[in-house]
Amino acid sequence: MDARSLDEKFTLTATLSAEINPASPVIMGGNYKENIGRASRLGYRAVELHWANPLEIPLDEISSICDAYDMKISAFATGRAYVQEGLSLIDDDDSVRCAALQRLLAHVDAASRFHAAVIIGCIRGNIPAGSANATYMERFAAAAHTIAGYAAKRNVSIFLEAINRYENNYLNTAKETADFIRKYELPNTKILLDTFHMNIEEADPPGAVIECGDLLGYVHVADSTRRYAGAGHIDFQSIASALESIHYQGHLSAECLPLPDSQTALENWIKGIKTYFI
Ligand code: LER
Ligand code: MN
Repeated sequence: MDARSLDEKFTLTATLSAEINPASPVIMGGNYKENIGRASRLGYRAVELHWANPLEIPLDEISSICDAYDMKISAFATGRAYVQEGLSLIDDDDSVRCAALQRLLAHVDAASRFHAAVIIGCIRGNIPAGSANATYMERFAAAAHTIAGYAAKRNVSIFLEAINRYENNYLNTAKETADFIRKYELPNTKILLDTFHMNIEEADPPGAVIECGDLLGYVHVADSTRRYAGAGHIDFQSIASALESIHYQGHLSAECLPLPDSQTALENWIKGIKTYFI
């Protein structure tokens, strides 16, 4: 398969935040014109935004640069609201929980301007040690219902991400995430699979993709080292075949560390995708 048909099949996407941080899996930071232009020339067709607060994103600037390069905004990632500000959708403190919910709704409002999606990952928070899981799962389900319903009215899709146990202590696998969406009948909600988390949690990564089937909505691609595809030991060919078998044709997003530097990571991530996703 050539680069053109790869392009027809997937939307190759580059993650973007306000500044680059070698410890954070976002491939581009700041210098929006330079970064978005570079990503476009390399073959990326969309950007995924990583900000704690959507009101702090220079959206007019980013969207006009995207328009100039024929790039789309694919999704608003929301985990930084938890990591940087401690906002959790299941917090025992009502005011924290409420602030997390309001933050997610603000992300939906921002996404609706661009027909983009909103990702629910780390912001679902962690269940306190020794607590009954069911109480917190119910709490999260109620919040997820509210967010997904609000988003549906604004044509914004929600992607619920399966995240490894060291960052979130529930919904770690594709099956757990699929079962959760089905059990609580979450409207307008699909699964986000991240190959880095899958490498930690899934006994059978291609099987996990197939388990999602048409519930799979979005894919983050990083290697076992959380660097670009090819900088670790993940068997991407088997994951690519599984994606093909479920007819997945959505985003493949470079949510990986900007190492050894952003430019090299952008170039090598695309090379890895062209090598493995054929
Ligand atoms: C979010 O997409 C994610 O994968 C988290 O691990 C970010 O820390
Ligand atoms: Mn991810």
